[in-house]
Amino acid sequence: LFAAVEMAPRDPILGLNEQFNADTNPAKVNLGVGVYTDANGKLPLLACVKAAEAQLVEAARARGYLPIDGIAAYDKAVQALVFGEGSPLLAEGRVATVQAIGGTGGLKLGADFLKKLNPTAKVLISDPSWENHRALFTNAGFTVDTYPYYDADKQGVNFDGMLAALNSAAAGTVVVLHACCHNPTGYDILPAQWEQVIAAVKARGLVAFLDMAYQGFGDGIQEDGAVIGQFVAAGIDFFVSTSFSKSFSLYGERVGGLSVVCASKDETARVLSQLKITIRTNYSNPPTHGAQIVATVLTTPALRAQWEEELAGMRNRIKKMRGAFVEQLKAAGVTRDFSFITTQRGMFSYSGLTKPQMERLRNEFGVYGVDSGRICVAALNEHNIGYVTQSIAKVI
Ligand code: PLP
Ligand code: TYF
Repeated sequence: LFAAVEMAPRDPILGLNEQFNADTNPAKVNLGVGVYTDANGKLPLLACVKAAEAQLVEAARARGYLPIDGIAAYDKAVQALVFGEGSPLLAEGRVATVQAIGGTGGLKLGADFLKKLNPTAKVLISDPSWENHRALFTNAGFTVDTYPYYDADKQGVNFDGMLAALNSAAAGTVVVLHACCHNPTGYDILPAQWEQVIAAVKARGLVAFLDMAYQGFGDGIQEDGAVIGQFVAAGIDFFVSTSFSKSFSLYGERVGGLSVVCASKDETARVLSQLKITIRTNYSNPPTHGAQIVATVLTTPALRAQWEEELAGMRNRIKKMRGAFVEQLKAAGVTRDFSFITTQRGMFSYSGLTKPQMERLRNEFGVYGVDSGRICVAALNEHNIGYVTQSIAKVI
């Protein structure tokens, strides 16, 4: 039966993790996978999460099936976070939100629904993008192409190229956009540039799919979510996937969501009914634990305040590491200007290091990043940053 089955390639990033775990170098540092670790290099368990979990254990409840679209209070909290508490859109009942298995699950639900809606549409992702975007939309049956994004010479975004690609895309094309903290480059576009993207989406009749996996990791919860308000103000229908993997440090609980902005309450009800079919025919209904934690934190004022503080702590620590990284590279004798690293946002930096340099870092120094030159700055700390910058100095 399986004689002709070919070996599938490993996920380039998760595969690095396996290699890192097998490495016996005591000085090894993992800057590969996008996971935030604290000042001591540990994956944090947020205090707000611990407190919410204690509450949930205290009031231990039986585990019935959840509704197909998830915990109602959770979906509502996701909407308030993404669209803003007082958004008229919510009052008008124009957003269909479902609980999803992580941000990935939100993307996949949206992809499956879009495939039914418009089977011949093409999908455009940024060049480069999170590798799973291509795989996920391809697997959902779409032809996936790219729009220009990273400009290596400029150390920034090739915005003219991006806009030109959108302005020549066929009507109905699905455009996957990173709402903030672009993975892998760390370069985001500015609000005025978003306006131009929105104008192109509107003029060409494109379908915007915003992937928001890092809300709160860039400049703040509101600041990072502002782009959503820009899309809403433009009066277009669009998709947003949400992930709480990073912002709650709940990677393994798989907590996310999908929100679809519709033109009317009636449309929303019909869209929701279709999303529910997609869920039902894939995994029936979502799991309880992670979403219960997130809903509890988001809707309990004291826990909410604690979360915002802890999230700010993660965000500010990353920013501090970006600054320290630039300084320590200089101190290690690197003359190339790395100050662009402080203009990048979120967990990642496209460092500009080449594949051979990344390989040397890995093989000679046990410093693991992605071959593209992407490093996870959220895994730098005061204990490993000296070693990392000195190693980089040696391979440059
Ligand atoms: N989208 C982007 C851009 C990501 O970087 C990630 C990272 O994990 C995801 C989606 C997936 O998030 P999750 O782990 O919640 O599925
Ligand atoms: O880009 C990253 O490192 C994170 C984690 O298939 C990740 O988004 C990487 C690969 C993958 C799933 C998650």
